[in-house]
Amino acid sequence: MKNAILFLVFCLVGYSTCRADAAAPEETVYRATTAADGVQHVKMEGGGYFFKPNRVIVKMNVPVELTLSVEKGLVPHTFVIKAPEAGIAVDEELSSTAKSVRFTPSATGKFPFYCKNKLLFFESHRDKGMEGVLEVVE
Ligand SMILES: [Cu+2]
Repeated sequence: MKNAILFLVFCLVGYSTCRADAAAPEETVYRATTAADGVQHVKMEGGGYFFKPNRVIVKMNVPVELTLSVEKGLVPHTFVIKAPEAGIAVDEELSSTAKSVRFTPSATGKFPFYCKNKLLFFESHRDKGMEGVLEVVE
């Protein structure tokens, strides 16, 4: 009991300390390969609150087809990646029905993707772990 109260006080004093205890989503890596059709096909699933895989490695100057879907649920999710320097601009609403987006990365680098949704004063989905990195390599 004493520990519980202590924990509660701890939480009230330092909210960030408690947040640090929340398990970070583990890294799931997918390295794309170029299929016979000359496209790098990447399947990605999202949900509360993650993207899987959350680290995607693709080759530069080879078209990428991202097939996106989210688990069935009431909470709406999106997929956003803004990397104009690499010719990538995606901002899509997601559903449990898979949706494909295509782009051809024109520069190498690490570009973050995330869900832009947020409910009122709560943390954004991105802050809750709904984010990842698209890594473009040569
Ligand atoms: Cu979301």
